[in-house]
Amino acid sequence: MTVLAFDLGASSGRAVIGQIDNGYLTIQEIHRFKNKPVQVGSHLHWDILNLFTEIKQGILKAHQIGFTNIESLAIDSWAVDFGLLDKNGELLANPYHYRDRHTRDIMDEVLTIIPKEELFHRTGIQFMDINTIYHLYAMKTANNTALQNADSLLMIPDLLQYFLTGQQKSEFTNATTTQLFNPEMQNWDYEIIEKLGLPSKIFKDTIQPGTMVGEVLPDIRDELGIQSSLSVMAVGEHDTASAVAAVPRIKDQNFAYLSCGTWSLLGTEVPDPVINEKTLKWNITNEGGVNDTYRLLKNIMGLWLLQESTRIWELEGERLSFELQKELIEQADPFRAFVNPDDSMFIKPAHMPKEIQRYCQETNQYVPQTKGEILRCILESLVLKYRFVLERLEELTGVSFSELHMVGGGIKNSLLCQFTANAIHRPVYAGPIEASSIGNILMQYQGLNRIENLQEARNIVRNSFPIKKYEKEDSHKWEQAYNRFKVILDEQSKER
Ligand code: LFR
Repeated sequence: MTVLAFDLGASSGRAVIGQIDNGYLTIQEIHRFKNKPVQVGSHLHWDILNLFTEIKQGILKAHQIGFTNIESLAIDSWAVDFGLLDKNGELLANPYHYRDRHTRDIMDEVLTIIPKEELFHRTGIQFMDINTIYHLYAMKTANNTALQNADSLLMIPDLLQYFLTGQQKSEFTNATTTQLFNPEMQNWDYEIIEKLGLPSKIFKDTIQPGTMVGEVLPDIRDELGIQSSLSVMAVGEHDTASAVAAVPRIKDQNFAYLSCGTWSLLGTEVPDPVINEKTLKWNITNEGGVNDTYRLLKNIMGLWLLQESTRIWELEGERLSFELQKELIEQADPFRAFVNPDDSMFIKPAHMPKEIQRYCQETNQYVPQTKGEILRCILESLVLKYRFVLERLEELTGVSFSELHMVGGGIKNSLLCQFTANAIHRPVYAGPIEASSIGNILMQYQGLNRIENLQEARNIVRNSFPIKKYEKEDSHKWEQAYNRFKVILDEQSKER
């Protein structure tokens, strides 16, 4: 049996064929395409129609290669972004990208209408100004005509799915990331929606991962010259939900994971949201997971800081290969300066390397000068932040995690994995890389009743993909570094 997964990531999207045979999953990437946001005037947009073209292209390629018997396809992507449709089902505008800065200062306004505690207790979601709620409120404040004319709101994978099938559905894992969904009521929180003066009619019924959404429309099949029917399924459409579903459980116990890409999502799986004073204080979130789970996790700004720095250097004329970056980091002296990777100044600065230098200057630290020093500062700060968050998760859950499972594209960076093991003082198990696509595929198999549950899915991952173990090194030095890092975080929270 064959299924097709589309995973739209921060710089590229991919179409991946998945086949399970005798408890062993093989994946094959058949199409890869750019996913580049487009700045128009003061706004940053999704290039949504181009992505839809690429999705059709992926379906076509699958057939051309000979996969003519695909049982289903599904799409996942990052959270919080959405498109708005009018009452005739037409897309009203190109969706905004979550790094669009129109939400700057909007959270404070929203919190004057709904107190922070109340919003957290109703949704369980961390406060980040990228959340859908702040985008919608910013649009309302700006008298955005798309919002004024909207009849429905669909998260990006739901939107692309609608283009394919004509069916408008809201998938649960992604819906929870809006900060407008109430996990206790298992529905959109219409009280919040109404208090903010947002149109309640735009929110569609939610469906669970593993639910069949519809068939690819005959017009699209004609366009592609495809005879056989093709079903579209909802999976964990939030890419992180899919990635967490693909964490191979090595031991049957509570586990901690780090989904590692542009963002670093560090968390653990829980049966119910953990909504209390500590989660609120530490800004830890409860996002919906697959199979009735919740993802108790924290967003850490992740490899974005590194990707943006290398992008800037490339614009300035120097392209650093992956190997060269590694060499430069290894040559730079360790532990010279740290940043809090989650400072809002790093969300979308014009020039990331200068922003990192500015942070170090403002916190009276050594200011990294060379590219190697800047990269080393980023990596060390990231992994020290991992430790900081992991300790809080342990305090919250009362569980002591003996290891950390890292999944996602970020684990190709072996220094990141090794530094993580060093910083957290425990072994890291890294793999698989293509976790989101794999989670997407495995959920389709569950929806098609070929896999029974998440446990079986995770056993398949463990059997099918190499997992690399990193042992901790240099414990003493990292311990000292961590103590210094905590002082910087402390001082910074007083100043900013
Ligand atoms: C990772 C991710 C995170 C989400 C961020 C923005 O790709 O989906 O989970 O917080 O992107 O949507």
